[in-house]
Amino acid sequence: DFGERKGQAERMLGLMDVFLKNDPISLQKDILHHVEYTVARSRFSFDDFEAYQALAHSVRDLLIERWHDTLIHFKKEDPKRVYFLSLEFLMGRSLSNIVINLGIRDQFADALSQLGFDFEVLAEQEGDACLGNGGLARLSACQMDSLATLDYPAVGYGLRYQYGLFRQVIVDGFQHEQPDYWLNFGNPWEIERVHITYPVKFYGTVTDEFLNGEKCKVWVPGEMVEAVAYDNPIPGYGTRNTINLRLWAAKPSDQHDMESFNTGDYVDAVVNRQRAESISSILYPDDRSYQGKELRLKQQYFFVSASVQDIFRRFKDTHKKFDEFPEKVALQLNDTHPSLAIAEVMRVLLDEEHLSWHRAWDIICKIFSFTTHTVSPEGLEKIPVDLLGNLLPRHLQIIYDINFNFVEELKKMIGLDYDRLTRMSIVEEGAVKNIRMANLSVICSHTVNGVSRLHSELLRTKLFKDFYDLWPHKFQYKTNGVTQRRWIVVSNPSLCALISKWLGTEAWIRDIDLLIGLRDYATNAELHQEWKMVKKVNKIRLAEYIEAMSGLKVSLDAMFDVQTKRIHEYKRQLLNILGIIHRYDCIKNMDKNDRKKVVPRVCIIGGKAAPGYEIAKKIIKLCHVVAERINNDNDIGDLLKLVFIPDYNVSVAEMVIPGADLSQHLSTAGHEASGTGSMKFLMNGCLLLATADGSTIEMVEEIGQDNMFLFGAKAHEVVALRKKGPTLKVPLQFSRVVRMIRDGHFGFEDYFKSLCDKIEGTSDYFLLGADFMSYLEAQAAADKAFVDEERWTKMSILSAAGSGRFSSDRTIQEYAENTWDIQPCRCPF
Ligand code: CR6
Repeated sequence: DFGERKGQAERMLGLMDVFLKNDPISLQKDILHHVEYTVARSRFSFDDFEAYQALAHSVRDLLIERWHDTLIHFKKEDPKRVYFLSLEFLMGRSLSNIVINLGIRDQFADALSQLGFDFEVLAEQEGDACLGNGGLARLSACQMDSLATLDYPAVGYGLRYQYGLFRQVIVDGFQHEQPDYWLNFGNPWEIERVHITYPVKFYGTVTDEFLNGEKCKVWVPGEMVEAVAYDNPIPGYGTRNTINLRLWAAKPSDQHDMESFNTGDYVDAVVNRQRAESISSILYPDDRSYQGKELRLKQQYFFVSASVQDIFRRFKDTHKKFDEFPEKVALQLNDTHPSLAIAEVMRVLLDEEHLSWHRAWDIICKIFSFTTHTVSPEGLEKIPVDLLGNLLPRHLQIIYDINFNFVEELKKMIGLDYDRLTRMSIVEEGAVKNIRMANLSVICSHTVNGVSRLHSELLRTKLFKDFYDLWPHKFQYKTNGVTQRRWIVVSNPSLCALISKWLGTEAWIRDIDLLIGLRDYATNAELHQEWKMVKKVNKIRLAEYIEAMSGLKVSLDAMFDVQTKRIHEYKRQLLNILGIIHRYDCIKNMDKNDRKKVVPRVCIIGGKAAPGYEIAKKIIKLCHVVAERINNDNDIGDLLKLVFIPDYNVSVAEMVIPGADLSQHLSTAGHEASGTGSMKFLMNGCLLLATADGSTIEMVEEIGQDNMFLFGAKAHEVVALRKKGPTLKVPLQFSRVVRMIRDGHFGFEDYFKSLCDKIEGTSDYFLLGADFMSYLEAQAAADKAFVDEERWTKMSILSAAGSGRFSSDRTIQEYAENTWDIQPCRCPF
């Protein structure tokens, strides 16, 4: 029987894959082959970095096989696919993640050790791919891992920036930015596809022409560049499926600028062509504000246009009728950054495929879904009409037409309520006329997702209230998640082994719900012992890093208290620092006996400030001057230390998070759409000290209030507190620590004046004063719990056990089922 034979053949192939090709000798042959022929070093003499390169190429070969098989399988089955459009992917390092997902880490480690190399040492040679800013970008990376693991037919699209997020260097306590030219040493994880290119057009004019007696629009561009595909295979765990992340790079187009070549200005013409490459050269380093910059708009359209052409090409390979488009294509907009895709798909359907407006619009309404990651109206992206009209004249027309139809329909539904019509219009009138990308996205998408329950509530009642009232059915939410493959298996191997041992299975790596099984052992003394050992191992690793970086020796008995994330006023790193100053001040004023009761702490802060964000940069400097003072105060010793970890990125996070006892998430309630760092800490059994904001509210529900240190005003109270303004009383303790900064206790008092002004009196927008006492109480509760080792360990186990809901596997499954309507498509082994 054919089915049976086919099954056997597939099993044989699987066996060959796992055993016959992956024995140590074969792997060593592969590695040495790459040393000699890819890295071009003698196989008798190569260093760690060269060994890493050769290893990476051997792994890449295996990856490419699976990736081919998956792409062929998808092509054969032709399922509905989701196209995930995101301007940012924060992948970090790839090697360890890939070999773990392929299930061949141990084989490679063995093969290497016989060659005299250590896998972990080689893995450390890899640089981070930082093609993103923060949460949103790392979320995209986690979601790609889950899409592959859950066998969903997905393609990620983004930009291949030549310069990733800037490197943060600290000089005298000040942040300096340095370019991250991450491609300097080559990137073994990408495959350049020189034959997959598309022309992308800019500027020019639109004319009316007649085609077969019908009037149609023709866009005559003024500039053309070429988009070249770079494919990054993303392997799933426990499956052969390996999906594609396609990043576009800009190259000069052959058709570009023929005129200047003909006029003889050869050298200038060649130099001018190089400008095309600037489109994909640099990642914008701000994660919350947008300032209508032309280059940014060019980047957005560049990646959207290439991706849309690619999607149409794939569809047209096998389909003739566009009515089938929505059955095969789901387009996911990761925030508004890719929302020009709406106008672009509309343009292609109208002007190139010559569909009627009615048919084209019908397709648009069925294919787009939109996830917003923003909480405040100021965070929503707007594009000046002049800018858009100049760069993309045809798209502006289309957006105007969409808006005209929408407003006409709206009038029929709500009447002539001009205020509301003005608010909901895609076009914002005013001194500068703007296109509201969020309104465009909401109007044209079938589903609008928030990233946590609270966020979704805020969207429905505030940010998009007008739209929610009109189309309540469009609004959903998918609480963010992170992948346990990266955040436990790769970054915390000891915890991974421990969990598998106690659950008696590794199945939780694919099926995170099983983690809950740890609850059964929450008070088991033997588990407690092993759990503490794992934490100790990770604390040692972190302490060594701190010492290597700053020369500071920290005590392993101290509580490692961590706040690492982008620096923002709303995230309130300042509250943390004020708390530390308060603690320092208290210890200074204690007698010997009281000092014995102090719980020693190592406070760790890390994160980048956007280069133009002055206040955030001052917070970094403040952290350094306070650290300098405390760490050099012999009177304090190990009771308190403060460390700033520079250049926080994915690989630093992988080391910091497992080593944390406590982590802080201090955003003023109602300001953090979700927060995903907290999920990584939770999975690693780190206790949370947090406000009730974004996803932490849902964490309380999973692990219980007793297992977390919650504090601060709730989202609904924040509004009332702000109204109170000047009458709001702030505690003396708060005024005292701010005064210490103002009085120059830590130096630089002139420099910090504006920072202090921001948090005193009516200008304390993020309510540091109002939340201060409650913050100190939560800190005291954490101290108390820490001394009771048994209680702390139990809380830690229960944190990890209850973290299952925050896996991106759950998030992606919800998206697949409730938003994209796609099915798994598993590549046979
Ligand atoms: N800055 C949110 O602020 C959320 C991530 C991912 C953010 C954060 O709360 O967890 O997105 N928003 O959903 C944006 O990037 C606009 C972020 O990372």
